[in-house]
Amino acid sequence: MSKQTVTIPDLGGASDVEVIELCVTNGDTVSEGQSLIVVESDKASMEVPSPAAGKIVSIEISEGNTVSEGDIILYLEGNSVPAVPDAPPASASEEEPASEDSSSAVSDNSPAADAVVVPVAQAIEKIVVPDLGGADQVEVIEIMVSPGDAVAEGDGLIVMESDKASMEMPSPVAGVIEVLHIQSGTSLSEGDLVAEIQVTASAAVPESTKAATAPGSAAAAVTAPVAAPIESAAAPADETAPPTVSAQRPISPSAVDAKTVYAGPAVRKLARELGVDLARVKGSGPKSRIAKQDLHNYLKEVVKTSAANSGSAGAAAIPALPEVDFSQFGEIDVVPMSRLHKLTAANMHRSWLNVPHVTQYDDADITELEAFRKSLKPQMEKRNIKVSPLPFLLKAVAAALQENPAFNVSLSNDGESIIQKKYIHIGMAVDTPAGLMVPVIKDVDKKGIWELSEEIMAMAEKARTRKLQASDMQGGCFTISSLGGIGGQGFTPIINTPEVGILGVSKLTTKPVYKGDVLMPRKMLPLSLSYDHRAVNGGDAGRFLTYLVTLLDDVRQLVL
Ligand code: CAO
Repeated sequence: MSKQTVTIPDLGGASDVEVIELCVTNGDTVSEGQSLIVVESDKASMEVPSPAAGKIVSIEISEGNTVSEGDIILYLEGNSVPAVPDAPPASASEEEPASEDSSSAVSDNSPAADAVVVPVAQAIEKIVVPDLGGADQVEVIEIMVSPGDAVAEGDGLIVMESDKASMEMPSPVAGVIEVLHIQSGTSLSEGDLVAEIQVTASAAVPESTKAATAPGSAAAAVTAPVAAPIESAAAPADETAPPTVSAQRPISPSAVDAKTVYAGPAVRKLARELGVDLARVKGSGPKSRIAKQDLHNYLKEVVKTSAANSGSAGAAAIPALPEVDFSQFGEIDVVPMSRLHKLTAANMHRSWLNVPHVTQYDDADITELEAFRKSLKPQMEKRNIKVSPLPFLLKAVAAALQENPAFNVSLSNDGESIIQKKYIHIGMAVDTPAGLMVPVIKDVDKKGIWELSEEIMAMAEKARTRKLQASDMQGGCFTISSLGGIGGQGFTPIINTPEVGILGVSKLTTKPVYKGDVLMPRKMLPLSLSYDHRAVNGGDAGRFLTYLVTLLDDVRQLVL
């Protein structure tokens, strides 16, 4: 078991960068390559991965600290210290003659280091991917230029992203983009051709980052100064001191555009995987930097909002209504809604949002029906049964359902089938002090006017005294909502799903109507038929309502 010191690796020339996130805590067991901290300069966010697997013994830095290469990050207790390879040569340097000054080996890799001015005026430069510090097949996530664009030396050309780093690849020369050889989504490795730039002036190209020009090629190939070198382990000055290793994963000096959102590569990758637009996420870190926790919080909020919407609004995601403080306008009382009221509200909302409603209107001439009904008055008194227009409506609707079976259906939830009902149970909306209730009168087609009238009275009474059983309110095929006793000339009833039709009945009025050539006063009953246009088409609805009106015009037909 050895104790290792993990230090800040070469930051590609950057120093005094801020630690903006500690990804681990004391006692954590980490694997090789796992992110330890995130540092950020004014140009880049960089994750520093662990150079070895082990247990974190002590973290020596805090968020907000400023660090440079060689600073101690933490002590790690592991089974073995991995062998640290020598820094691989930069892409270009393999082809270059050995430097006379061996001490320049490290500094050569620094973007700005040892730049030499090379005469490249009016030449076409082939810009290739530089050493990515060992990373391979890194995805291009953003192309920042187009052919014809003028770029200055150092201007960003593309942004690449591995699972550990977002890297902006700057142009090594000033000039005009002639050709772009890549597309968003292309995977690039060191040496891949990115663009051809017509250089308009002398460009300072770091000697060590120049790529070899293919023999016979007129164009020079240059690597953009982007990837940081891999730093060798520093030999411990004191043999008794724990060995010091630097992070061996390359980190890139230039990351995401500072003008866009602040987020580390891991967060960006996670956001891409989850399909989250980071611009919508509120960062809690310095400079509003987005941490993984911010992403999780954002997703929690999205899930909560959509669950709230689906609870009250079916599957549709509709914008929430703004909260209004009504007390600012005058005195108010806040009265809790009854359970029944809330249930009704949810059912209405669900139906309105899920079902494409169409409402069709007509007036039935019930002059004869009313005359007949009034003629029943002595019997009503004798039987102690009140007969309103409603039982006739129930009978007429039952007959219309039989005649137009398209209305006596429900749709299967998967939208694949229609359930055709062979029974006729009709719901009746009842206005009660506690709220709206819809008891169901079963087998309406098999019952007479007296029986139906008795049942209407009994059900209405049960509803108003809260004595309805669940079974009294189940199994409806269609609903009648009669507001005739209350008033109004017409309304749009909301379908009582999973039924597909509802009849609204408004207040009977005496109107002048032509019967043939003769104008006469008639008792006209306004009817409004709402139907689910997924199940019923306009033709069916027209036939249904016309048939209903015909039956009510002459109730003798009901007994045929
Ligand atoms: N036009 C004119 N008068 C009508 C009428 C109409 N369309 N329908 C009924 N009436 C008359 C009745 O004949 C009765 O008159 P009398 O007292 O002179 O006999 C009076 O209005 C009251 O009738 P009612 O309401 O007691 O009886 P009903 O059979 O017509 O209705 C019931 C029963 C339970 C459906 C009804 O009381 C009720 O609650 N209706 C409200 C339904 C409702 O709220 N719908 C809206 C749902 S969406 O929010």
